Amino acid sequence: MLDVRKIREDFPVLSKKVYDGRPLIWLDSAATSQKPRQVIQALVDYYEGYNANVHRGVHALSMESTERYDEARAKVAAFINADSPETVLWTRNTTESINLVANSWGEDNIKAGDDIVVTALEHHSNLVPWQQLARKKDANLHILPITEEHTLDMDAVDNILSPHTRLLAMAHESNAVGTIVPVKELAKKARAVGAAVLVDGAQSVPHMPVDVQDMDCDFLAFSGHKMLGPTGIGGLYVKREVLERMSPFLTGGDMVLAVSYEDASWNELPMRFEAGTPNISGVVGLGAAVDYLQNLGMENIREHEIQLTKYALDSFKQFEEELDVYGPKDPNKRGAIVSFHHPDVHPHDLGTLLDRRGIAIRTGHHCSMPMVRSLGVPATARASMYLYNTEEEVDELVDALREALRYFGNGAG
Ligand code: 7TS
Repeated sequence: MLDVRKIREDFPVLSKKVYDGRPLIWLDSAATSQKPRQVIQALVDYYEGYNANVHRGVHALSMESTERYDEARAKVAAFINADSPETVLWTRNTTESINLVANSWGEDNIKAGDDIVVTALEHHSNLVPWQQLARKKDANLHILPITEEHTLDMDAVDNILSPHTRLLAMAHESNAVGTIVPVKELAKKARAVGAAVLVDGAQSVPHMPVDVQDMDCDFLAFSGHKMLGPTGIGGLYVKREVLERMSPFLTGGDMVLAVSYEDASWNELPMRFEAGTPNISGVVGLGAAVDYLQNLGMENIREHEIQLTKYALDSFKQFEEELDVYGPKDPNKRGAIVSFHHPDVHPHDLGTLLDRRGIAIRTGHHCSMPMVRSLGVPATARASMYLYNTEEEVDELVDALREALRYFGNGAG
């Protein structure tokens, strides 16, 4: 089990007081996580101690920054069980990772009449790039439907996947309702029809053990800022044999081997996909975040979140008459995301009242507009938890919700 009290001491912002001295209750980790002192210090150490561009200089600082930069790639590769560091590319975030795949692999491998399949749960980042590519290539985009419990309708999968399917791109965990998708089982089905597999790990990599070899995916996209790391750094794992055949996405400095006025040849992996000066401090910070997560153990983090989700879902039962709570009932089948809606109270109004009590939740369509619309509502309120959240914070949320609903119930809304 996690020692959450001790963990909280590592996160300076968690002792912040908001409004009239109320402690901050951060229930918006699906949007971005808070950062531990160890990550913040890694950024300070970089800028104070060895700030220099990587893969360039023969001087001491450049060698030091290059060493730390490469070390972080090895840590992240081991974290997701990639077979070698070269198969992990740095990007800005999940969105850029998926766009890289669409613009490089997609450009070369999708042709007219091909099928691209995504799920009905997708964040816009794993939907819009495929809409664009399908339009450009005259390919077809198919959507795997979901059940009433917002899990994937596995019966429909076999009807939708076909020998025409070139790619199955799916979120590992829905950011809107928390559903965990059985990616390993789906990857197997996709492989059986000869399709490539992309997993959007934005909400899974920070919260549970993720093993690219076990899932047998071709691509895994993730964001550093949701896993205790800095903003502006993300990753893309690509299976080696796929990566070796991919064309560069961005071109320019650092990704080339030799350049003449007429032509250029490409650098080795992974540099071939990393044009320009990278986010060096971000990479070093993400390395520190991965150390922090590994020290706690991803199994322990997942276990903590299952317990917390169970506690939250049980607590929310008192609102059975008033609130719709989305996603699977079984905490083992979902992440620590509780999305809900009151038929007569706009989520933004709920969010604003909770904010006055120091509770940060997200309200809206969570960049998953088609998914949220399919619930029959324009927006939901969403509490998303992480390794630093406690049952006492869930109690505070429930208490504040009770108060807010009383307020609106009295006609004040
Ligand atoms: N995919 C999923 C499943 C996500 O939850 C998000 C971000 C992204 C992709 C995009 O990540 P980015 O780092 O490139 O922005 N989700 C959210 C959210 O739920 N609230 O704010 C961002």
